[in-house]
Amino acid sequence: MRRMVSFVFVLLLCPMLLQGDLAPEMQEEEPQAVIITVDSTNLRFSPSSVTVVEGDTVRFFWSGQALPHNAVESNEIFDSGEPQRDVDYSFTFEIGMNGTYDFVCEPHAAFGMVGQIIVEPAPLVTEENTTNESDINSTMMDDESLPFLSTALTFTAIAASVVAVRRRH
Ligand SMILES: [Cu+2]
Repeated sequence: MRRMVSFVFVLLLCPMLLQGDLAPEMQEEEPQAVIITVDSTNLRFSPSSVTVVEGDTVRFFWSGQALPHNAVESNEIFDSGEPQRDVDYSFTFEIGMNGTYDFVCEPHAAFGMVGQIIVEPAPLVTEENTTNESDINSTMMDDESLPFLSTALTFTAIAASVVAVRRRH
């Protein structure tokens, strides 16, 4: 009888675990690095317009250009410095910096070498939630063991129900 009880327990537990396994993982958006370079016309940023999220980094990167370029924001929020043929300049939009940022390549602004970065607010995630989520993930079971555990439990459950049915007869 005690066996039966444990079989039932496994049967009840199994779908719960499977469900947890199948549920889409609520993953936080990782900070992204978006690269803006110079296109083959030598007078355009590529892409010239990007949308990022607070916390993301925009990297102005070009090398071996025919002309020297820079990227300067209208309100001096960021500035890659003197125009250069080789530039590798990164700027991170911190939390609270959502908004629209227009920038130009100073020597070629008149030729239309301008760009725009739209920074969207970061999704609302409190520090507490983040900590709790990672704590649960690390203490409960790691992602690799979960599929195996579910499979093992499924087989156990099937075996258990077969035995249970046989016993009843
Ligand atoms: Cu330029």
